[in-house]
Amino acid sequence: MIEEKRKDLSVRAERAILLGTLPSKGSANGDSLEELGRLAETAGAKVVENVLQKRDKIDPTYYIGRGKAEELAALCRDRDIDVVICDDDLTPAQVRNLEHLLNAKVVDRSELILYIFATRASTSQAQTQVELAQLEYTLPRLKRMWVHLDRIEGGIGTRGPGEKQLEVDRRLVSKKIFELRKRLKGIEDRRHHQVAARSNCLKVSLVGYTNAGKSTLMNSLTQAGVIVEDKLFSTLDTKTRTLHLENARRVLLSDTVGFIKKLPHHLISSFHATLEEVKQADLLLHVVDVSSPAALEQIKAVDEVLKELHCERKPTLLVLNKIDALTEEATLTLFKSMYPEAVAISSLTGEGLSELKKRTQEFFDRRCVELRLTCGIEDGRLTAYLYQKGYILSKRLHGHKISFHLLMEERYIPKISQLARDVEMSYAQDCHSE
Ligand SMILES: Nc1nc2c(ncn2[C@@H]2O[C@H](COP(=O)(O)OP(=O)(O)OP(=O)(O)O)[C@@H](O)[C@H]2O)c(=O)[nH]1
Ligand SMILES: [Mg+2]
Repeated sequence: MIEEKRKDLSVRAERAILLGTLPSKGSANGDSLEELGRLAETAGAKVVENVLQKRDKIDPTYYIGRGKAEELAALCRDRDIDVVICDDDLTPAQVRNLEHLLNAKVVDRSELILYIFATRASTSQAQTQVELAQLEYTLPRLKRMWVHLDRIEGGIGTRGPGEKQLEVDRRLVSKKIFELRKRLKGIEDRRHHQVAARSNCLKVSLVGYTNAGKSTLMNSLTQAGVIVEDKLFSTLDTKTRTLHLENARRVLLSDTVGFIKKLPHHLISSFHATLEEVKQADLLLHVVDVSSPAALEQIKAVDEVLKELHCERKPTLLVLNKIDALTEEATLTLFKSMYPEAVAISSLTGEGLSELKKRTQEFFDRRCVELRLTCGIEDGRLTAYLYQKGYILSKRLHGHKISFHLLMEERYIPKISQLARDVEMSYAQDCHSE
């Protein structure tokens, strides 16, 4: 029954009007609904018109002013509109009032993003995550969905379902949410341990706005064969591949779901399992599409999501992607002056990729010391510590001894001698000069 109602939120093949507001002061930005348009098209809707109203305060009843809402109602009638898609999130009351006035379905930004995620989720983990986010979003809006059902059954004006039915339905949804949360907790715990178990490798995660070119970069660096599309949210799960650097160094590179401004909070909290690689990464590569006019705004949006994931303090290297698509050289100069540490690349042509690898390697070389260490095979506590805190490049057994070649942050080194008595240790540089 729940599934049946949720289908009603589909916007596939429907004629849509995009609706948004602008601050009354400041220049009118013709592009302000462009992203919403791309989202709507990704979801399969056919955008017929954009409607923008200048106002500083959102109207609590209709989101836009009453007069404008009435104009919009006439437009919906004239242009045979099925759905009005709003660039901001709406309260359940605003949706109800607008739908009543417009006689068209009203979908807000979060709902649209959730719908896209739901249609694109292919792994069972992603499906569970999206289903949970959708139900959490839906629960306070259940009453409204009954109105939808009424309409489908030709029921406008007929008596709506009783409060009792609504109560039953709420209980069903709450129960389902509880079950999904439990299932997801299990998935999250497993993911956490799986990722943590890979601690003998340095972990690098690609993050960035959707469509910034993360998957293209992943493919160029590792031949991973990740799907690349000029669509929003092409990637919804996480792929990890080994990236080989110089001197036997290798890192695990992960590509994951893209971010977007005003990403629904329920989605972020549901996607913790998918974002586990980001949370446990040693280094983040923040990929930006510098050819987009909204690049600066997108950097800010990504930083916001990273904050929500408690990753804002992670070492991050900004990667200025798509430099081949820049029409003006001044844009790159501006970005370089704003972010002097950033690396400029084109994932498509390969320009700048060797510099990016070099900078990644330098990051680890700065942070870690290269060690050679030999201990007894019975020194379990020390071996466990090396795996936990270090990055093992190679190991060799000889008799009752075990030798490691590893990288380790300097701060973890003093404890080594406390964990085992008979340890031989030297810095790798010393070994080379032997
Ligand atoms: N011109 C140009 N296009 C690029 C470059 N890198 C990626 N693209 C294009 O940008 C679009 C999006 O690329 P993806 O790699 O799928 O982007 P993504 O960041 O993984 O996107 P999501 O998975 O949706 O978050 C595709 O059409 C790519 O061909 C680049 O360096 N230059
Ligand atoms: Mg991708």
